[in-house]
Amino acid sequence: MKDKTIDKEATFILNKVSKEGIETAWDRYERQLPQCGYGQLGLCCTLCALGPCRIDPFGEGPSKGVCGANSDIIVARNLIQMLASGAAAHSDHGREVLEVALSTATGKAHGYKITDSAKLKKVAEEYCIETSSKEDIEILKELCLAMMEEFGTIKGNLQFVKRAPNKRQEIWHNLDVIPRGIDREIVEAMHRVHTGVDNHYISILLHGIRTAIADGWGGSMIATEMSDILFGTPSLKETEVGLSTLKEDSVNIVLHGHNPVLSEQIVAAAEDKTLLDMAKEKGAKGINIVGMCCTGNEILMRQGVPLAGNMLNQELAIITGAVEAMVVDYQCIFPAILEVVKCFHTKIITTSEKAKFMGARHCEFHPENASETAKEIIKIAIENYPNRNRERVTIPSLSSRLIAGFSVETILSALGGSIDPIVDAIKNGKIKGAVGIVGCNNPKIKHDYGHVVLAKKLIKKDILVVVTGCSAIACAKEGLLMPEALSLAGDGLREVLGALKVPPVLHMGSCIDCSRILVLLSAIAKKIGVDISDLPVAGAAPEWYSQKAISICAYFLASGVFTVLGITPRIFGSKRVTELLGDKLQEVIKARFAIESDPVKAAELIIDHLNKKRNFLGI
Ligand code: MSK
Repeated sequence: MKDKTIDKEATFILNKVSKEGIETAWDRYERQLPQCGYGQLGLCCTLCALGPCRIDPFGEGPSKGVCGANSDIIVARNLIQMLASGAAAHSDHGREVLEVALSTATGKAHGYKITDSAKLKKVAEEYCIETSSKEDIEILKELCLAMMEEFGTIKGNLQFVKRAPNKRQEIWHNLDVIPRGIDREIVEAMHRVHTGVDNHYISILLHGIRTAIADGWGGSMIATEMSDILFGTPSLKETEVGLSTLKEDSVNIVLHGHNPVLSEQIVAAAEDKTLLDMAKEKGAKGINIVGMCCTGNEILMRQGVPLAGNMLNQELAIITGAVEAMVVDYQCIFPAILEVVKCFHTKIITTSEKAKFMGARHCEFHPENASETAKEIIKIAIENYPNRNRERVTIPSLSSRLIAGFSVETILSALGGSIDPIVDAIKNGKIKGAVGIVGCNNPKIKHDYGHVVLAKKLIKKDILVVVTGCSAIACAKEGLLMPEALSLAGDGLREVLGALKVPPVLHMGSCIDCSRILVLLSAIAKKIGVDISDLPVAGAAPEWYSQKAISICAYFLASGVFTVLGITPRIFGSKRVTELLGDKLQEVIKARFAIESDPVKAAELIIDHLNKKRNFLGI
C-alpha cells in the first residue's frame, strides 16, 4: 500500500480493501493504463460529429481533423473547455450562495442569518451601496442583486477586479482580458470552442485567461465573501483530521462536496434534542458530523467540524463500515461511491438538483426549507444506524490535530491588525516568501505525498505556506497545521510564526477560497508598491485533477503568480500552445507555469523563483 498513499489511516483501510476485494480509484486507475497517448497530448478532438479526430504527434499520420483544425486549435480548444467547466463549477456555486442570501434578505428562507455584519457593510461599500442609513437586511438584498448582476452582461465589468494592484489591472486592460460578466465569459468560451468559431489558438487562450479571471476575481470571490457574510468569516478552530474522526458508538454522517448552504444546516440540526434522543433510542451515543473534501473545509473553517479526509479518502470512509450516511452536494464526488456502498449499509444522499446519482436517495435542497431537509437527512442516518454490521467496522486510530480558520481577516488580526509584520519579515529575510499549495489528489501521484513533501521542503527554507482544498487536508493529516510543526521550519519562519503561535502552514479554506490567496497577495503587493508578479511568491498544485484546478492555475498565472503543476496538463501536442503558455505568457502576463511531478524538484524550482524575485526587489 505504501506506493499508493502516505496517509497512515488510508493505508490501514486499503489493507482491508485488498483482503475483501473492494475496488477503489487506485484499482480503476491501474486498469486504465496505458492511458490514451493522444488524449494526454490534447490531440484528440471529440467536439463534433465529424470526429472523433486525432492528430499524429509524430507527423506520419493526419495533421488535421476533418474540419481542418490543426494541433494548435485542437489543443487550445480542449484546454479552454476544461477551464470553462471549472470556472462554471466555482461560479455556479457562488450563484447558489447568492440565491440563499437573497432568499434570506427577502424573507423566503428562515434558517439563515447575517453572521458577519461588518463584512456585509465593507463589501457593500465596495459596490458603492450606501450603508449608514440602512438595516443590514436591506443592505444584504442590495448587495445580492448587485453581485447577481456580475454574472450577466448588464454591468460590463467585475467589481472585485478592482481589488487587484493597479499594475495588474493595467496588464489585464492592455490585454483586453478584464471579464465583462462571469456567465458571459464562460458561455463565450463554450461558443468559441464550437466547431468553426475561434480558430486562432492565441485568441482562444486569451479568452481562457479572461474566463479564469472571471472565476478567481469573480465567481469564486463572490462565493467566499457571501459565505462569510452568511455563515461567518473563519476564525481559528482546532480539531481533528483523519478517518478516525468517525466514531464507533455514534451515528456517523459524512458531508462531502463543496457548498456550505445545506451542510451548515445539517451541522446545526445535529444539536437538535429530538434528533439526539432518537439517536440514543437507536443505541447510539450521539450524532457525529464529519467533513470530506471542500464541504468539509467549509464547515471546518467556520464551525470547527472535524475532517474525515480529502478526495482519495471518500471511498475509504465508506469502507470503514461505520458511515450511516454520506451526504453530497456537488463536485469531486466519485460515482464509484454508489458501487462501494453495495458492500456496506451506508446511504448516499444527494441534495442538489444538478448532481444526481443512480441508486442514491435524493433529498433536494431548497433555501426555503433547508432546516427541515437537514433534519430529514439526519433522521435517515439515525434510522440506518441499527443496520451497521459491527463485525465489519474498521476505524483506524491515528488521527492528527489541526488548526484552521486562516481567513485574510484572521491572518491580519494575528499580525496585530496590519500586514506590516509579514511585509517586514519578507523584507528582512526572516520569511523568504510565500507559496500557495492548492488542489486535489490524483492516483497518478502517491496520495498526499506531493502536497506534504513540497510543504515540508518550503517551510524548512523559511517560506510561509498557505493551503486550500485537498492540499490543506493532506498537510493537516501530516500534522503541519499545528504550531508544533514549526520544529520543521527554518529559523526565521519559526521565530516570526512562533511569536504569533501559529503553524507554518496556514489553512485558508476550500477551493473557492483560493480567492482569499488573491486578496492576501494584493494586500502585500499594494503595501510594497509593486505588482503581484514582483513578489517572492508562487503557487503549486502537486496532485491536481479537476477542471476547477485548471481554472485556478490559470487565474493564479493571470494574477502574476508563478505556478508549478505536479500533473502534466494536456497541452504538449501543440508546440505553439506550449510555448505561449511558457515563455510568451511570461512576456505579457509576467508569470509562467512549470511542470514537475517530483515535489523535491518542484521545491527547488520555487525557491529559485523566489530568490530571483527577492533579488529583483533588492531584498
Ligand atoms: S475538493 S477540486 S479534489 S481540491 Fe475542492 Fe479537493 Fe480538488 Fe475537489
